[in-house]
Amino acid sequence: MKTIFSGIQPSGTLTIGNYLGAMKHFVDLQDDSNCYFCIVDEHAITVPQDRLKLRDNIRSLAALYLASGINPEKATLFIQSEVSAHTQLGWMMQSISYIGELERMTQFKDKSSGKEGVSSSLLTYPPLMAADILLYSTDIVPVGDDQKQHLELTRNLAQRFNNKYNDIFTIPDISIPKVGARIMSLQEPTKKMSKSDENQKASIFMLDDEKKIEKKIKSAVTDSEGIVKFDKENKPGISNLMTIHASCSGESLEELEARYKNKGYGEFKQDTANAVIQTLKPIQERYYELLDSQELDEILDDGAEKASFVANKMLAKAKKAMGLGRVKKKK
Ligand code: ATP
Ligand code: LTN
Repeated sequence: MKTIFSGIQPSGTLTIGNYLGAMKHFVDLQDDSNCYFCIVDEHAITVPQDRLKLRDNIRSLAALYLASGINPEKATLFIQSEVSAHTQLGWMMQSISYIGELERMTQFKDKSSGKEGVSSSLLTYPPLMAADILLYSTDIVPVGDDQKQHLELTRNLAQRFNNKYNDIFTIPDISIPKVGARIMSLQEPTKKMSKSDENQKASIFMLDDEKKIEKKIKSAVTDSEGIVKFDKENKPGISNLMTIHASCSGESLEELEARYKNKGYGEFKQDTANAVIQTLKPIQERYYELLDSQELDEILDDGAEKASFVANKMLAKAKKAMGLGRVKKKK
């Protein structure tokens, strides 16, 4: 059985991009793989966070994972900071990373450019991500395509470690969904939809109510051609709505093109909104049941315990390989 690991940052309410690009696929994977899903709170603090909001976001993300269909009987769901092996191996992975390769990461460049007081952990974020993945002998990492570069670095670091010290890490493969890998902003469809976008109209959040969803989709930027056709280059807005529609309803892009031939954007947008609402409604209902429940705490306690057991074993191997700590003298 393959081992799968993925993480989402508790840096705000999840968007439909996070759902269609990541979470929805996690749910499909848990039946026939050994899955670990992590709330990566230590990644979230690489940019400033309000402590109370961060706490709320962590719990909210845990409830959303479960409400979306992650089954704790099949998958291990846990909070990164509750398994201390992550930062410990993260430090060791930093020690084999080069500053130059970290500075070349697009996410670092995007998040640091023009900013003052950029934290050093924003630069050393990828070695921590590598540690997350390598602790569990992960075979496959399902993520949206924005994480490709970080995954390539993880593979390089694992190989470097294996060559230099001891062959202990599994080299992970990336898995990117065919449809929904990159949901774009509704207001600037050439930019990815992001939970930390300042423009609220740019993103559909998983907890948005029906009215908001309708309003945001109706005011989504499109073009003046009036033809529902998938053409990312020339019609990024319509193509993005088509991807959202197709991912939510399960229809193909061709089916949508055929159905809306000779129909305007109005009807297409209304149906897209309905498809999104139908997808999110049951998730939202389950979310509100779970949020303040003890059940949620029990699942997370159990997850942290299971994850720690596996992670600590790999951490011990990595420490031994690098020569950290000591060997006790026999009496
Ligand atoms: P932030 O905006 O705070 O940097 P984010 O919205 O990009 O965060 P992450 O927590 O970094 O979200 O990502 C969680 C998962 O969702 C990752 O697998 C990522 O690839 C995926 N993802 C994020 N945004 C999108 C998107 N617009 N389309 C498809 N997948 C996405
Ligand atoms: N960097 C990722 C979140 C993340 C992750 C991971 C994803 C942290 N650790 C391990 C997959 C595997 C992001 O920003 N989306």
